[in-house]
Amino acid sequence: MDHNKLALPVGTTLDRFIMRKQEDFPYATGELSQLLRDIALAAKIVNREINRSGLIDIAGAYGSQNIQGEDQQKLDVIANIRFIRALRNGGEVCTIISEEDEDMIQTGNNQGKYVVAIDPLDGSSNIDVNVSIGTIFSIYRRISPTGTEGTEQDCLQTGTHQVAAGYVIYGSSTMLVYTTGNGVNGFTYENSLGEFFLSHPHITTPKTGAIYSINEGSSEYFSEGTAAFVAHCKQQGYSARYIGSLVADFHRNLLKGGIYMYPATKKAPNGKLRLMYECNALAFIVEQAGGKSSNGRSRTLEQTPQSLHERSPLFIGSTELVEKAEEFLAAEYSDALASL
Ligand code: P6P
Repeated sequence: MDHNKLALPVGTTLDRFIMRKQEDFPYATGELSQLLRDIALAAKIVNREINRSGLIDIAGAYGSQNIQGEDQQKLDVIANIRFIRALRNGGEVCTIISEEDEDMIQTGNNQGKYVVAIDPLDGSSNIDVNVSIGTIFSIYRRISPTGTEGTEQDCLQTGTHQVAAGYVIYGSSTMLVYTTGNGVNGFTYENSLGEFFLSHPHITTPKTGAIYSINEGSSEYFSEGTAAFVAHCKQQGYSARYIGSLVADFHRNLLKGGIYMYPATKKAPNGKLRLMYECNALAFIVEQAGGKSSNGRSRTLEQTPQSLHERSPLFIGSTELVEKAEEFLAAEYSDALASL
């Protein structure tokens, strides 16, 4: 009997993976490693609270609205507190922008070299009906000198300046998926051990796919180009899959191939999703996995942010599908220009 088979290895923990990869980080002084650990700690705590939300009084609406004018769920507020507290206590982050706070959040860590943009709990309206939800984050190196508070300029950097980005999906299992610009890796949370283990090394997304994700309830507000591309997807026999939770829709399409779209519409001329803490993070990840992300006309990561909470249309997923969508939208723009 091979005794080694008696105790199969449990695999690589997130901590060990980060330490082994530290030489890949542009600034291998351990600070970014620590920052990623701080995020993972907050994710473990939020995961625990989500799992209990049906049992203790933390489900449902909080009774206030965030800057987006959206009703905050109790878990929105709790998750925001947990991530801000973890980043403040970790000491590596000087400033945070969060979907749940109108202004920049100064952590007091003025020596911190990093800025974090975060959607602490995206899709939270799905909590009460047990649909997967997620956390989305981007990490930037500050531009302003250390020793001072972070500035708006530190926060309004283009997506190409991200040093890391990731998401947590709280679903049938809880996963942390992130990149530091050297590929994408996924870690699955083992509740009984309280650890994330490497479960999806070197994630790459298929060059094409047969899934399209868009809210067709808004189709009367679609532009001609968007409507034409959706019709194309149907003609191709693609499957419509739309959970109404960005992280869940994105994660499925990342692994299986497909395209997620939240386009500019007559009702939402800049779409609904936020550039700084939703679009940019997922765009960094999808490009690192071999996919593409666009606002319909240009690369998401090259958009120059003008404000902390600005919205951007998003077409993201398999390269061939995003490029096909851009073709349909380009035809629309050329028709519009021709009609001027
Ligand atoms: P709609 C959730 O509020 C969210 O930000 C994303 O998670 C999701 O994909 C989208 O909005 C759903 O928006 O307008 O289709 O309900």
